[in-house]
Amino acid sequence: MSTSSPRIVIIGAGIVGANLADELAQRGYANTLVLEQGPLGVPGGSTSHAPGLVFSSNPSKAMTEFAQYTIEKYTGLTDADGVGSFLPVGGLELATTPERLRDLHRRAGWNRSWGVEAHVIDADECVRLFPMLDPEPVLGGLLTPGDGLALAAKGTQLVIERARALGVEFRDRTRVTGIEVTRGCVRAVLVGDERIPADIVVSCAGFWGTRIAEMAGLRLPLLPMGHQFAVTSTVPSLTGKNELPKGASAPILRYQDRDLYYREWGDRIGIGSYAHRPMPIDLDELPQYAAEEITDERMPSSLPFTPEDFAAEWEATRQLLPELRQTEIQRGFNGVFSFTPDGGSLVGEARDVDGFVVAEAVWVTHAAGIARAVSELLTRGYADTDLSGCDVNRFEDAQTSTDYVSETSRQNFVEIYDILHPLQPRVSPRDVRLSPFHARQVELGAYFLEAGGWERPHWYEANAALLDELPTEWAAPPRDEWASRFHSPIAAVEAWKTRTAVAMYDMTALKRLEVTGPGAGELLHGLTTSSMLRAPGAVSYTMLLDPAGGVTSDITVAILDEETYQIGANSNIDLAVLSREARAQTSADPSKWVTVRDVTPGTCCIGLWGPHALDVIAQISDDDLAPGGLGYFRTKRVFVAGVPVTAMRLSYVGEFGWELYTSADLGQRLWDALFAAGQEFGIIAAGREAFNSLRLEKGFRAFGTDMTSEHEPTQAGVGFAVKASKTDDFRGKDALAARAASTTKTLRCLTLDDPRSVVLGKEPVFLVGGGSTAGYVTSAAYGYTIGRSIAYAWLPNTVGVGDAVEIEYFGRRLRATVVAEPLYDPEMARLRGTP
Ligand code: FAD
Ligand code: THG
Repeated sequence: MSTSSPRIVIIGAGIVGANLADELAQRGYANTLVLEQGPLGVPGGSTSHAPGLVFSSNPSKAMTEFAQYTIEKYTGLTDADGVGSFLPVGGLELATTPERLRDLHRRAGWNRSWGVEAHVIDADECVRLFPMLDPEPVLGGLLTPGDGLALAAKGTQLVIERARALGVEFRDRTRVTGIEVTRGCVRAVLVGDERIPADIVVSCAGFWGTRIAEMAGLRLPLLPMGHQFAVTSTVPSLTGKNELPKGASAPILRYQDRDLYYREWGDRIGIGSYAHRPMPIDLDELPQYAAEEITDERMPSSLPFTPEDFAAEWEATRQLLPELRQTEIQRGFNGVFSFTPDGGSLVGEARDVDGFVVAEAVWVTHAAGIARAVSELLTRGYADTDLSGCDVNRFEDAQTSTDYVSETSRQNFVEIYDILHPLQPRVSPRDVRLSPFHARQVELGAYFLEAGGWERPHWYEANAALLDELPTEWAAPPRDEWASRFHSPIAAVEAWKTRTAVAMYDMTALKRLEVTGPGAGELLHGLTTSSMLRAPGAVSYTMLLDPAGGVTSDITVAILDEETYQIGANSNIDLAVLSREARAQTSADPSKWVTVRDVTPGTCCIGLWGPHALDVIAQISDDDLAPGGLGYFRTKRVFVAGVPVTAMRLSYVGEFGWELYTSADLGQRLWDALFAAGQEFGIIAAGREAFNSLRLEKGFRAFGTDMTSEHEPTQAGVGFAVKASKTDDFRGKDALAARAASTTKTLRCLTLDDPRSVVLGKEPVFLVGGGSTAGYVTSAAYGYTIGRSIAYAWLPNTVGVGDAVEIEYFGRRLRATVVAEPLYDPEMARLRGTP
């Protein structure tokens, strides 16, 4: 056994834990112990009864990559007879409504964007592939030929054997009862009276994950819920077709219009349903079996079937698959697995406990991929695939309360197969976090969408009155029905006023972190791509990189005084990264202590931007806020209408003005004063829709959408934020040059040739007439100032300015052209100059 690697204890030997142990061992980390409460052969978690459908279509590129790896890995996990652990039967999603058929084209687009083969096929082809189907209701289908069935239990046993051979120890029938944490660091796992020391503990306990997290003093936003699965009696036409008991040859099938899915199960059909009422599970009420009592049929994650919840679905099934009228439900169960507030997995090291890592709410589909990513994270500090979308730290604290998790996770269950618009907000809970301007925004008729629990105005109905004055060249052509959802023509007015007069934007939802202490500058200097040892008053736009030079966040850092830095961040993931590093620096050298605090709650921010911004503020402030008094990317403390304000001269919309920060109690006073003083200059309140359009015109990137840790700064167009003059070390620095030299993709700005077309993001991009995907759209918006529809896209380096490409939108190809960027104010006259 290798002893050079850290002592890792993995809790749970389901598909996630077993694959993680295997992936770690493959990377030379075999000093690992896996603890499992059940018997190793059938541990009794969700994996033990998973039917194993792997459908890869997913709006997330990372999740799609994880699924592809699961397919690849399970295909190669062969038993003694050389038979692998994946049945490549293909995946088929059916449409029985015109809306669904349309949406299958969009889903096919995701697959193509992420490089996965997919075809929208007609009804005849669906029936040919799945002969049991009644052709009548079927309008078409989405075929993903590479998808199929993962033999989860078998594959798990094979990886366990492999990991064992490399020295990993598995102990089953061993229930973890405690986690020892001292001074914010995990020390040991407790099994009754036994104390097992550990450098790193990884909880792969599936839906029991909340329990394990509680042992470490943490809250995991996860809700275990029941999900019905049933198997029919034998089906005549399947006699002799498949290997028994569980073989399959026809594609796995999704009938999303009725929240159902199917797979062949030997000579039977297995049916899964998401159509029933949400069935949240209280872990205390799960059946308690002794290890020796657990069998394929009897396990803690399998609750008795409730036929009344399945009646309507059984009827729908017998209509879709008429031959099943000759059969009955032979057995069924309400299986338990994990749901989360946004449906995503929970992966990564906890913010407040060093060495405590989770990999939970992971489907079989993504299990091997996520296990590989976690093993990369543990062995070298970063993963090849972007983990930000499933980072366990992505939630706001207000989103981890029991009530919030329960309500949103249930909603997630209900909506699992719904056609969801990318901007569609959750219905409930709403009004969780309100900025101090909320009352005024309501008065102005704000249309709110939700982000991180915050209510954010997307436009203001009050500005509809200005539509009559909107110069024709600023108006956008009408858009299609899909692109019109959660959109208002009022955004044109708000963009126009921002560029030509002045507008107020509520920036309160922008995550703000305060880094304080004698070590603050040194901490940030070592983590960012710019100098952080500058005099107070400086503001930088800078990158946080991983050790491989990938962008993990783009942030602004304002030096308020020698020991106080204010960060404009992207999410709570940044808070987790900085908190962890601050703890490490403080314990290494207490004289360089540093603390990181989320100051977003309790403070607020107004972006006051536009050519008349100075006219407005000069009415109500005696401080010199003219360019000579406060330069571009500089900060100072001022008073505005008697309100103490930290002003920062920068603008994500690309106009002259400031971000004005103050405490929440004074927010409304500041808002009112600015709004009143601005009246004579035509001030308006403006929302996120205009904001997003203006930032794209200016070419400003959005982390998580335009760039992720998959990208190094230069290819993402933010190489300027890596300061060549910085001779000191910073994280990722050593990797940058080689990485930049080897990239093959560049983030490009496109305009659509027909201004009536608008795309929304994640669409595949092709070279003209090209068959295979060249890249995909990240952000898109109509640019009101330039009168064109804009899309940013990742494309091969060989594609350059002037080249024509095609964006696939609902199965249609839209012509677009690669253009030089930014489209608006490339000379920076607006931002830097005198207004
Ligand atoms: P588990 O398999 O639950 O493993 C966790 C392990 O941790 C368990 O073995 C448990 O015993 C152990 N453990 C827990 N607490 C302790 C403790 N204190 N000490 C020691 N050990 C502990 N996914 C798909 O991708 N495709 C599908 O078709 C599919 N169908 C499904 C159908 C049903 C009916 C259900 C219920 C789920 C389905 N899923 C499907 C989801 C999938 O089964 C799970 O997401 C996946 O198996 C989770 O794997 P895991 O390793 O995280 O969890
Ligand atoms: N404001 C503040 N912090 C933030 C954002 C913000 N942090 C997160 C996110 N937004 C960061 N994104 C950007 C993107 C671009 C710019 C600022 C924040 C920007 N860029 C100048 C440019 O590209 O020309 C930088 C010029 C320079 O570095 O000198 O302004 O909205 N507080």
